[in-house]
Amino acid sequence: MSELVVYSIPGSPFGRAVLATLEEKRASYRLSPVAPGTMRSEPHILRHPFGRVPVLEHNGFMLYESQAMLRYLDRVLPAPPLTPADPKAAARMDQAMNINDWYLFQGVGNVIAFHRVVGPRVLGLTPDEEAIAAAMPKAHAVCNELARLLGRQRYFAGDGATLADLLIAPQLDFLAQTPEWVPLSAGNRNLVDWLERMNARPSLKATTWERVADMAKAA
Ligand SMILES: N[C@@H](CCC(=O)N[C@@H](CS)C(=O)NCC(=O)O)C(=O)O
Repeated sequence: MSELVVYSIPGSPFGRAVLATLEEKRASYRLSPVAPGTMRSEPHILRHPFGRVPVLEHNGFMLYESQAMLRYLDRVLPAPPLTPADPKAAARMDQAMNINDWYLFQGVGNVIAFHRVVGPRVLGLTPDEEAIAAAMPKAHAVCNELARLLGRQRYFAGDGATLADLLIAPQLDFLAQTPEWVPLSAGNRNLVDWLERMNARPSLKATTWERVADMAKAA
């Protein structure tokens, strides 16, 4: 029997993307919570040599890096497909996924969402206002570019949700919980509507921070 295990922590946007992909596929899976403070020690460091989450295990096959996991899941669980067949649409999906990793998370999500949401909630930290302010020019550039690429489409690569939408939604959902989202979303109504559309999907509803925390408690 096929066993899919996701090693993650509640509140991880990358972890949520993997869980939401499994939900879209209606796959049966198990969350194995990684205790905070143990990511850089054994056994987790053996699963992920860079000490991060998520990690996917499929019948003993271990995989880290969310893009690799999302593409793997789309190949081993082909229905419903989450990669467009059209090469140009697939290229847009890939492009948006790389924007997520290189520009949206690095320097935007891992600063603004960290200081406003994760740090205070998990570590009891006070937001670093200087760091947040310094991240805003990049945050504006990324949100404006995502809105430009989205244009009038329903999803980043056309009419149907793809891996790109599932990777980006958890990151933007975090940003949308911060006061910075007001200026970042101003003039980007299509991005706000897209986020509402994504948050209404059962896969995103099933993988909120609270729902993943419940899964972790039950594990
Ligand atoms: N490139 C990795 C990024 C994973 C990542 O940064 N995960 C965050 C949580 S969302 C993490 O583990 N942070 C812990 C740390 O940096 O110590 C991926 O795509 O999976």
